[in-house]
Amino acid sequence: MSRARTRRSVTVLCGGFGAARFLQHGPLAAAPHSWDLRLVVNTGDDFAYHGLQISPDLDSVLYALAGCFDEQRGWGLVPDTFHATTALGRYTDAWFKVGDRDLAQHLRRSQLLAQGMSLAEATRVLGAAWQIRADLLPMSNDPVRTVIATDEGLLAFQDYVVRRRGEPRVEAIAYEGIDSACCAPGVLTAVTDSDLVLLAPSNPIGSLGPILALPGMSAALRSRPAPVVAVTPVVAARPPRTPPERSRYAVREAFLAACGIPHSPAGVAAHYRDLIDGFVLDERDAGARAQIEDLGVATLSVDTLAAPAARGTMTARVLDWACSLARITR
Ligand code: FO1
Repeated sequence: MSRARTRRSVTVLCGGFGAARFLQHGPLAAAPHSWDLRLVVNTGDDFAYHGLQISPDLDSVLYALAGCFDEQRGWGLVPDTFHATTALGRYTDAWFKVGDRDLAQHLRRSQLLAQGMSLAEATRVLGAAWQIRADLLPMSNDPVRTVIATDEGLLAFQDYVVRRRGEPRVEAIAYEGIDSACCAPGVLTAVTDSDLVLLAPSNPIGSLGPILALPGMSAALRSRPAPVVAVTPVVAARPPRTPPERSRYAVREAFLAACGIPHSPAGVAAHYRDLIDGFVLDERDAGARAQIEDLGVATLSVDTLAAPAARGTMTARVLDWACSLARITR
């Protein structure tokens, strides 16, 4: 029996931190679940670490929906400790700091995959264990790996971002396996059939890039009758303050530069312009509004960095405005 369509449906294309912070404490995560929520999450950052299959963006989004994503650290869940990582450091280079409670998630996912489950099936099992009501979908069950061509050679995503702290000079970014990857079951339907598609405020190249590069994805976005709206990942008027913010900023700057995209809200809007009908600006960058509307894209200015207490109001405003947009005929 299909659910009465009293609720509007929204599909959010997600990376890690930006998507998790946008979702957490908002009307999409918390009850009373006034939206049918589908999340299509980047898996290009996934990697094997000391025998564990790690899916960082899937975990960040899942923890955000469960209301326990660690926004300060930028990954994992709160509260957590790091005794296992410290103990691992006795034997080997434990460069990827996995929290003890977070470790349970990686152990269980690795076990389910070893039993032959697809990543989508394993994600469903993990989501059920957290009572997640949304459809949490990896972008693909096939291995896609974001690799970074640097002046020191090719680096896997986590090697570049975490182990090497983003120091090597980025020359290009590629998504290994993308041409033969298929969208995971339900992904294309979630994109074509929902009342709204949102591009989360994630790294346009490192996080949403793999999703948008999937065979069939951009055609599905272009062909849908209802709006597509991007939320700016760049707040030009608010420089990064904390070490995690500086790290994310530097990686985004390096990736955009390698692709010839200005590190600005207008630069990102222009990058998405063939896919989107609207662009959510941060109110601190309202000066970029005219430049973006000259692209033919509608804009809304809100406090995209709203603290948790104000995030629900901000997100509700974005969702209502986005649903009100007409599709740009192309
Ligand atoms: N990022 C870091 O900068 N340092 C870490 O030690 C680290 C550990 C980590 C463990 C689990 C996890 O899910 C994510 C982790 N991250 C860490 C963040 C990760 O690199 C990013 O979440 C994404 O891959 C980029 O969006």
